[in-house]
Amino acid sequence: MSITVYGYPNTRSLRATWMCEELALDYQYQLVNLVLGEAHQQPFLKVSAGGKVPALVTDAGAITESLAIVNYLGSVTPESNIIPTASPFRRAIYDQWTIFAIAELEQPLWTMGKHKFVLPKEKRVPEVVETAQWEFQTALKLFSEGLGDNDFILGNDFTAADILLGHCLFWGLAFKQSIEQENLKSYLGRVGARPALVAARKRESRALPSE
Ligand SMILES: N[C@@H](CCC(=O)N[C@@H](CS)C(=O)NCC(=O)O)C(=O)O
Repeated sequence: MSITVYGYPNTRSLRATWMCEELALDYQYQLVNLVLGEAHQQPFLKVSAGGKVPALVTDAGAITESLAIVNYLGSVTPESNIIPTASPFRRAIYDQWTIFAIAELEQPLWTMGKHKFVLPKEKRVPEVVETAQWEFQTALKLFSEGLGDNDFILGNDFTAADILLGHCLFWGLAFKQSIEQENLKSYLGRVGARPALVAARKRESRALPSE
């Protein structure tokens, strides 16, 4: 199967490249230069109508939305067990945490980003930033309770839910949000040391044009 990930460093495309690296897939990486506005130009708009990365193109067609991409890659490699398939209950708990990552952890971070620098100035409401910071801390508490003493969110084994959750924690740190829970700190160390994550970051940054 031919696989191309469209992305840009330090964005949600890391979720897609990280997943490819965890699965040791042979994939192409196509930089969409967000700084040069390529996301909102052809030919990329044919792949991602909303002009957003990541996008994935395989022989089956194009997919957008990072969670859909991660889940698709896990579904076509069932032997990897990176997404639970055998037990419907375990799969539901996997879905619970990936949806939590997007709806509860990412949402306040995205709100902070939008109202600090993403939205046009006249659309920004600076007052919501503090509420979003509080929401992020509330979500961290729930995440910490859910993780408990486990190495990873579903137990001893790393799953794609850790890609989504880990990515949100790195994003939180990049936005200078404090993460005080000891178990989340050690989780960050464990997830951050994954060779697949290191390789994915390298793959994305290598694609940047040299100055
Ligand atoms: N919900 C989407 C969000 C994708 C998204 O907003 N990507 C940003 C980068 S993290 C983007 O491409 N922004 C470019 C733009 O909107 O111009 C996902 O998870 O894939």
